[in-house]
Amino acid sequence: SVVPTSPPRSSPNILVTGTPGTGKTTTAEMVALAAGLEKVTVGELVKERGLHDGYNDEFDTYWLNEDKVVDEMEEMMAGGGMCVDFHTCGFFPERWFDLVVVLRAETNNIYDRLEGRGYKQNKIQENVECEIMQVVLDEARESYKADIVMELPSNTVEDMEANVDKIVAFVEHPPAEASP
Ligand code: DAT
Repeated sequence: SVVPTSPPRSSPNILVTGTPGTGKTTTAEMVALAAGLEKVTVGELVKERGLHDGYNDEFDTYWLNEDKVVDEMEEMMAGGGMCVDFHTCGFFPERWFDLVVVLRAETNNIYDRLEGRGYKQNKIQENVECEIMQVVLDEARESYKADIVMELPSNTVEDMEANVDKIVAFVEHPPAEASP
């Protein structure tokens, strides 16, 4: 029997993920502009729409309420054309995304970028370790098909420009749907 599927999206949904400081927000913004996608910064949604269970003082962040985030985003994702930026990726429905970009950076870059943002030492350390342990990449590989996960280095401005070009190329010429 044939499993019914939703109609294909007119435009792909892209997820840009990675440890804080890898360049997600900057990259997602450039991709959204260049490819005509709408940018969804999940961290801002969480804050603005209260999709959390209070504040975590130790790490200066909100306790994410994953169910609330998914409910809030479901409708906007359905139409396609979204460029989503978040530092964790395993709780989103797999069907939402056509491409999952995992940005990677050397730990000294993560350190400098997060220190520049005024993060506390324990939060910087936690994120540096997260990058060393490739937590987000493993999560992406466990949660999405291997052929839609794209790991990209984000150490230099040249890296960033090349990454934006690659992602925009995907949006403009998505690979043909694999036959069943
Ligand atoms: P994220 O959203 O992953 O936390 P960001 O886009 O806010 O990261 O970037 C953090 C800072 O680092 C910001 O000042 C821009 C800079 N940056 C990010 N990626 C970079 C890159 N590939 N080359 C140079 N600077 C970069």
